[in-house]
Amino acid sequence: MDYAKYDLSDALKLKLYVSMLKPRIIEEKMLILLRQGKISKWFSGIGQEAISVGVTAAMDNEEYILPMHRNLGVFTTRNLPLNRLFSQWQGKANGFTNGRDRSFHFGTQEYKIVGMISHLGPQLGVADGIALAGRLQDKKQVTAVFTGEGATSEGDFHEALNVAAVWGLPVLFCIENNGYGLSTPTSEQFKCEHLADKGKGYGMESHIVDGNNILEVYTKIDALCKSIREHPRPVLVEFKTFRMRGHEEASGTKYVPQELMDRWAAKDPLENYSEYLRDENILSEEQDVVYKKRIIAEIDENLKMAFAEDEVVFDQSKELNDVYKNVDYKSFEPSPVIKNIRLVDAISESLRQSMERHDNLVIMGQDIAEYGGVFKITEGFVEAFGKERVRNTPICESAIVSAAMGLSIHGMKAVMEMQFADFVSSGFNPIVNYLAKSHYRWGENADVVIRMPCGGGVAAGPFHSQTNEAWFTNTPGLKVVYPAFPYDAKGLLATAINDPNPVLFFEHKGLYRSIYQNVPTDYYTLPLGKASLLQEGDDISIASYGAGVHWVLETLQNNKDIKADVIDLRSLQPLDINAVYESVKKTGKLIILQEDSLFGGIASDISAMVMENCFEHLDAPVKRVASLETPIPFAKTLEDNYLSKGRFESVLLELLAY
Ligand SMILES: Cc1ncc(C[n+]2csc(CCOP(=O)(O)OP(=O)(O)O)c2C)c(N)n1
Repeated sequence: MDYAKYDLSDALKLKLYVSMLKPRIIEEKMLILLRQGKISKWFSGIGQEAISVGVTAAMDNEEYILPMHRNLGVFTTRNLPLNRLFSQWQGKANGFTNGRDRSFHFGTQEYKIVGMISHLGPQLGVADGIALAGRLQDKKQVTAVFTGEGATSEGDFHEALNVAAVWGLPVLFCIENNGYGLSTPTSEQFKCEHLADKGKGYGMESHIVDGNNILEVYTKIDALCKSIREHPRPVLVEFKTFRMRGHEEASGTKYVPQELMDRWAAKDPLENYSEYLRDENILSEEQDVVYKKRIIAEIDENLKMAFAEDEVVFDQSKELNDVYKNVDYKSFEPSPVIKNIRLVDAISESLRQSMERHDNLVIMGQDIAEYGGVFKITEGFVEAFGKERVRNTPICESAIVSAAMGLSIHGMKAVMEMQFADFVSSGFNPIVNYLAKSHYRWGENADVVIRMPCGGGVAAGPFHSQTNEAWFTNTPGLKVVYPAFPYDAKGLLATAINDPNPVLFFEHKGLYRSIYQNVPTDYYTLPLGKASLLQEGDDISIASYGAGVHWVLETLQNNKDIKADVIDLRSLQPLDINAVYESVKKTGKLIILQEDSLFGGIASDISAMVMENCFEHLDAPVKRVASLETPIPFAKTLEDNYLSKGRFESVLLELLAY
């Protein structure tokens, strides 16, 4: 291996050596503990240490790094206390996740490390968001993110690189090409010769680096970081290396030809480097022994601390409380000055006033800048707030959701407009796995609102009409808001933006331009999780949300003799179930109308909760009215018959007559 051409001081060369030695010795110890059954799983990075160590050493401690499962060297080079790392791997409270997540699935703001989620790809987009935040804050910083060559096949890789390129973000994309993704060789993973070649396709500079040569890694990355700080841009680096052990220890390496193993064993980054240092008289035998002894002593001492720590204790209220970041709700009272506006205007006004109030708020979405969004909600925003804060995005929902998370990690607030709620499926993974779980896992909130123009009755067919709130109410960690009126929409959106947790904000397209209301012109907030009682009556309780509320009111207009409590839920998570209980205790009958198909929807859960908690107050079975169990169709007659609206009245009358 060619070390001689790199002109670094002896002190730095030794520092890099010790930095590689540490993860190697820790791993060797972990492999023993694994065999003894003292830790549960191990993903080995043996043979790849030069990459983690070289990249981390070239970066400033204030710059974010997003490592993967083979990057122990990132954590050790950033000097995380070993006892906490060991506690993390043993699922103990002194780790970084309170025992809630395993291995390297954690982050720490203190060390500017943002760990992976198992799905691999999403963190590439998170790096985009972190880098964007840094640029908006005028920080001359690089964000480095790691991926294996296998994960480059994920759409997230393409999306994240594309966004970084289009937006000129200072991200260092580090691919560790180690030959195999689990058992799949590179020949079955991608067709190009080098992954670095892909840089060209994104209009991005790229480099190939010998990932087993610490001096090459450090020197190249150091130069790149310095250059990126001055001239912000994304750079793709492919590190050629090899995975010397199984994907994880239990899976072995039988499928790897011995010849390949031998060839790469001869290129071991640590052994070759120590030989070079000794040949050059930079490292003596005695000094090497001292280094090793010191590291072993540190490991032993810290392991003792981790083993001495008690197992994590289950405390139900703590578990539940940590799903969301605590919210300090601030009430802003509405002013008396009002204007009669549509739902669409109320949302636009709320968004605009939030942009004025929070100068760290960024809005992202397809066609939202000069064009004003397909529903014109952000019309005029570019003129008011500039293109940096009102960002057109490429068509890549997953990377943008992930970037929103990255913005939040780096101190910003983000609102993302899904062009249509239907398309959220393309950004589903980061929403339910990254944003939703982050606070529970490692205490990092996602200060993100995702606006969801949704709903049927607009003859738009199966892909532009869905109301998919139940995809999200089933996922702990998300908040779901679904207003039916302009007044509520304005105040609730302001609160959703103030809330540090991820909120899905549903906006029914059919209501956008059909529902008017007198709305205060100034900024105000309304609390989440409070239903509104629109009408009072003793005959029956009716609960609904979104367009369903208007269908209920229409039906009651045509049946003036019915005296009903009409409950507009307004937010589904948190859900004001007590408002429903109170009403049911008075009326003894409950009907729930939802626009979505029946099975697994909000109505089912409310029904179950009322059965469980108000059974003795009920005079009749709870009724759910929902749309057909089919996709939502296009043609008007089909759609009219699909939607629950047409069936509501008959079920209501039936229940009243029970
Ligand atoms: C979305 C997703 N699909 C599959 C997996 C299972 N899985 C975990 S790691 C891995 C291989 C990853 O290979 P690569 O990206 O090359 O990284 P390496 O493990 O080689 O470092 C696979 C298939 C996963 N975690 N997430």
